[in-house]
Amino acid sequence: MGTIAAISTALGEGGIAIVRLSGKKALEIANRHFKKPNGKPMGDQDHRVLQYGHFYEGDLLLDEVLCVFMKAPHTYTREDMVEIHCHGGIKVVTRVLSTVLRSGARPAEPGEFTKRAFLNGRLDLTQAEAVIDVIKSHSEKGVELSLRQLQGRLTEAVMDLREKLLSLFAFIQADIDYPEEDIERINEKEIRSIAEDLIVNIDELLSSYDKGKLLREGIKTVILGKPNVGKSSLLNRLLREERAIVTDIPGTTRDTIEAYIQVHGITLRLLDTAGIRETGDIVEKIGVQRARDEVQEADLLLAVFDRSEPWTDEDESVLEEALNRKSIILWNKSDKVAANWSDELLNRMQGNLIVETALVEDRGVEALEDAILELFFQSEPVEHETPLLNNIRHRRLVETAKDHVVELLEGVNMGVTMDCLEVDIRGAYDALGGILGDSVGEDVLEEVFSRFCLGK
Ligand SMILES: Nc1nc2c(ncn2[C@@H]2O[C@H](COP(=O)(O)OP(=O)(O)OP(=O)(O)O)[C@@H](O)[C@H]2O)c(=O)[nH]1
Ligand SMILES: [Mg+2]
Repeated sequence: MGTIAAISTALGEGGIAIVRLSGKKALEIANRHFKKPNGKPMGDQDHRVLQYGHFYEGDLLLDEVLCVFMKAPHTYTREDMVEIHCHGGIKVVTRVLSTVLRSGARPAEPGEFTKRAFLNGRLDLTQAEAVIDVIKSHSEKGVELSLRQLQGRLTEAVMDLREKLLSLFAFIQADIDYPEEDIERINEKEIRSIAEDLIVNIDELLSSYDKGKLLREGIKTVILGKPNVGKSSLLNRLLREERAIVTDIPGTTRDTIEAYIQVHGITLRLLDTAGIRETGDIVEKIGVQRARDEVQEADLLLAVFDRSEPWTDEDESVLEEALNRKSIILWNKSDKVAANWSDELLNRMQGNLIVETALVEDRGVEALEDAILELFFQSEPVEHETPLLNNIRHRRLVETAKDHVVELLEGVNMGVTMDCLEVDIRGAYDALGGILGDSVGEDVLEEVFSRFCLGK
């Protein structure tokens, strides 16, 4: 593998920019252009120590820089690495880069530093992919998730599953090796129980994907209610900004208004909608239909009611939506005298989380935020959760593994021969191996690493 180089910081005007080199000749190439104040090049003794000096292109001084040499194998790529920290203008950095390229380094492909880390055994594939997710992640919790994966939580879980599959091999091997012995019945029982166990564990992993997806992409949250209950007020309060128009005229909001907010580090994609009612106004009608459509794809519904007004059919249709999905009920305008709602109605609401708010006074917003955290994460800090699957490629592989285990179980129940079972065990084992980067082809590696940006 040759020595590669790239600009590792975002291009643009900045305080500093970093050119990174990795490979056998990293130090040699850097030293051709870098001089410490005493005129000496960097050497082994400078390992991991930031060096002040000057960077030359031939005799021409390009920039005053800080340089660091990191000796293999204690580096990100496990190869010798050099980082040149220069001043942030685009011109300077690109000249520093082109200088090292002319001296024998080759431009790195996107993700190539991380690819080398993987190929040199520094990271497994889940960790390499987590690096991309950290770079691309939108929400704080999403970053936390990727960081945790970087620390190998998913790897651990997958290795655990693979170990169970290996133990199945042992049973089957025993059977194939000693076909005469009367151990078949015991083995069948064992195989069945291990397979069932595996399915439970795999399902846990799969369900964590959905949670992970929410963290990365944001929880799609639709605010629904009849006109004038305070939906737009709610959006504004959560945003802490007067984004949506609020008036006392029912039917103020006619189109959907969208905003991203952070609640306890979770991202919500928040949608304020037109108030639900029958209307002859064609524009409003479209808005109402849109509101109903959005609800169908919502991860969370915030159903808003005016607690000071008598219950209406429109409220009833909103409540029905709320009872059918993950939702929080808001009793707004609790600063006013409460209207008489029937016991039957109150009972029907009881199964749901209910938050009383007075949005004009900004009351109840924090309680609502807590309720959202509770609904999605049982108020637990995310550390205590099971390992999360958060990548579509991983999910596909886990699903494939599950299909094989299900087949296996069916095979056992139908009494097929042991060597037939082996095929599915191997299939499941290999699918899971694809997550760790065992037995993956060059095409998968290309796919994974091409998602990276340059210089990582
Ligand atoms: N007293 C009281 N008034 C409120 C409260 N929340 C909102 N309002 C008022 O209710 C009126 C309607 O508020 P909006 O937020 O526009 O209601 P909306 O649900 O978006 O209404 P549409 O867009 O017409 O569907 C405004 O005059 C608000 O100031 C509250 O908690 N108490
Ligand atoms: Mg509104």
